[in-house]
Amino acid sequence: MSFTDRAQIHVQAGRGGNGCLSFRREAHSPKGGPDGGNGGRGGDVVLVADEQMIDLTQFRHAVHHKATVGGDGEGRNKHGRNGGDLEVSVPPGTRVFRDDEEIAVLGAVGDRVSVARGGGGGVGNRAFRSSTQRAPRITVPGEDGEGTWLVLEMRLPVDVAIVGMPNSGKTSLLNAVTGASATVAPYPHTTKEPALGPLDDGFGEPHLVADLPGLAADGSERNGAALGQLERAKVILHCVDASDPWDADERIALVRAGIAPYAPERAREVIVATKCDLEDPPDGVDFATSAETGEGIPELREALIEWIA
Ligand SMILES: Nc1nc2c(ncn2[C@@H]2O[C@H](COP(=O)(O)OP(=O)(O)OP(=O)(O)O)[C@@H](O)[C@H]2O)c(=O)[nH]1
Ligand SMILES: [Mg+2]
Repeated sequence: MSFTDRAQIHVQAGRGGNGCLSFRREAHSPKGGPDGGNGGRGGDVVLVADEQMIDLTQFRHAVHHKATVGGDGEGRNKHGRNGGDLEVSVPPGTRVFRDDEEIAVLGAVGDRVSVARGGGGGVGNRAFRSSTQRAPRITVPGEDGEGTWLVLEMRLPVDVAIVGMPNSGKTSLLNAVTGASATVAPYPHTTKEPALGPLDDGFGEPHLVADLPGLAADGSERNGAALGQLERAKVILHCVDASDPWDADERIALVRAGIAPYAPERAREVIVATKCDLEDPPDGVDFATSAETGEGIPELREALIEWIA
């Protein structure tokens, strides 16, 4: 399973229609009064949380989103049509940022937020008629619609998050626990974006397990968006490579510090030694596992299902 949890889009609301300059021209009244109608309002761009949307993948290609312009006013005092609002479906859990500032969260199915306002309609010359101005030649053009770049970010309903140093066996553990087939390789930073697998408890919907490759080898952050997916985690699986000669307590402390800004306080942290077929696990770990031999995996799965049920 792969997914896109971040996208940049441009939204453009519709321009308002122009006001019309027109005078009545009829056979029996050659000098008729002003009858230019007003322009219609431009359409807004509205984001709507839609349960059919799983992630933000479709915005890789659909970058520009434009609402309809308002119709121009016409003679005989006809007003222009209002432009239709453009509804853009986003997955529930989408956050919306403009200039790095969060402007909206669409948490639940059906939530809607207008992100670009359509321009007001212009004014036709009929509106300027008065006792002193019998034949006004004044009109007001429609206003521009708002246009802006937005960043969308999505928080997945991740129940179990796997963290740890680069190359510590996170993806192998994800694959072993969930049967996913994410890429594993013998060097750091193989996984650039979160990888997902389902954990099926035998009842209802499977729970999501995510491998969150967010840290550099010194424990500093290298992918904040990936670590952001920790937000909804109930359990954090903290991988410690048993075959790594570097002191395990030091590595654990670095990873903890690296994820601290993102890890929810209520989440349960579980220390999982990986690669235990190569070396004995460090002291004090909660689980000793090997993705190679399957050691410790059934026990870990069972415990996970119990914790997140
Ligand atoms: N012997 C043995 N090797 C393992 C085990 N788990 C992972 N490895 C190896 O360790 C290397 C790294 O494993 P990954 O699962 O890619 O580790 P990762 O933490 O996802 O790595 P990055 O995504 O690059 O940060 C690979 O060569 C794996 O084959 C294990 O249980 N036993
Ligand atoms: Mg990986």
